[in-house]
Amino acid sequence: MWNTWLVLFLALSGLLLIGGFWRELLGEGRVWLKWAHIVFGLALLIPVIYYLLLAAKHWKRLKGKTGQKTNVIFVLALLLGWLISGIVLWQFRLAGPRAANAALLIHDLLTWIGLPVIIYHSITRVKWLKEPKKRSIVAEETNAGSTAADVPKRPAPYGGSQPVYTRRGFVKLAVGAGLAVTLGPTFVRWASKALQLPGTADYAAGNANTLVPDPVPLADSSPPVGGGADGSFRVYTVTDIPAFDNSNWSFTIDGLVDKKFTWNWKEFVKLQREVQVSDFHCVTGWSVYNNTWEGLPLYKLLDMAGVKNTAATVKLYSGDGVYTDSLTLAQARMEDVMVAVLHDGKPIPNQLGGPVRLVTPQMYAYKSVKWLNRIELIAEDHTGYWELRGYDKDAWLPGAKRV
Ligand SMILES: Nc1nc2c(c(=O)[nH]1)N[C@H]1C(S)=C(S)[C@@H](COP(=O)(O)O)O[C@H]1N2
Ligand SMILES: [Mo]
Repeated sequence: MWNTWLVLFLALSGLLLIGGFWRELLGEGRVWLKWAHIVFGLALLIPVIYYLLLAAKHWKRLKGKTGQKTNVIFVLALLLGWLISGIVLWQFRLAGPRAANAALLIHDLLTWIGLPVIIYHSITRVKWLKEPKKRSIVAEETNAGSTAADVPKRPAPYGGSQPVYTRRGFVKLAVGAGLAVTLGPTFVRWASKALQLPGTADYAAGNANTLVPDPVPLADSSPPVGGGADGSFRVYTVTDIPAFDNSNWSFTIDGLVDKKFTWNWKEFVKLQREVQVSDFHCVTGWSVYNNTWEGLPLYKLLDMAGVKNTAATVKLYSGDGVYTDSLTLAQARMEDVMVAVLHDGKPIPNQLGGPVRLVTPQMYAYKSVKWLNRIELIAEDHTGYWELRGYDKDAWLPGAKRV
């Protein structure tokens, strides 16, 4: 019973966590939900050990019953797989991006395979319990010495002349419908994403930004010196995905600077850009390697504007009107921090934060503000969107040279 509730909770919370759809709605709740998912996920260890002992004890009795044997192995592999990959994802900093990537793949894959199986089992199980022959190992054990006559005969719950709408049947139907309605959108989105794994090219095709002219890529960008990005981005946003055109887009650097600037798109694309190749890592476990980004090194923008010595923090604003983050001046001056305009030689599509996003190769990607349109130099500290909701202010990747 507990086992079922545990797996049910993990499945539901996991689906809510994975669905980009719920990011805006959940907000801070998302971080709490993640913690609950981790704690209850670790609690899986108890049923896993229990089930392992039970299976070991009764293994001999399963001789010849290949079906039941594979069942036991399947359930154990599933639970252990979830548990181990979950621990790696939880300890993503310790594990590093490569291990986290593998763990996320396994965690998702097991969910994709395991969840339908578990749902199927929990639906059919109720029937099984009423049919003594199909009872699980434990039930069969206790019945081993009994004769068929000991087993009370009951009418099939939904069969024969029984009314279709028994109370239990109705409750089950209602719960099922409720789940379908609440989880449906997340599940469909997630499933379709998991199946097609869209590449950057797909996003480029659906780019809703209409800014003209397109920036002309430098030689290093076309073809991209990095050889093209390896991996796919998951589109994350806490608002509706905005789209921009020449009339509603501008880029500002202001605050504690000697000279504040506001560029429109035509002016902005004339600024001298550079090219870098770098990896991109999200704390949830996915990475995109070898991105060729072209854009303006942030330190050059800071130098253009002239930072006043009262400034300590670079506050970054998104054109979505909600998301912000910040870097200390020293971090902002690292030479690979880039206000990026092109990815692999093409305009960054609006789903992925275009026309302009920040790139911070030494830090986790929640620093990589999408739809970046304002940089403000401030004297005090600033706590960003996810940091306000529980993310670590320390976003450094393992092994980064901290400044
Ligand atoms: N404006 C905005 N920027 C954002 C986010 C967001 O939700 N809104 N999510 C951050 C996080 S947590 C990650 S991992 C990356 C994801 O970038 P992508 O959606 O292009 O894959 O964007 C970062 N920048
Ligand atoms: Mo992220």
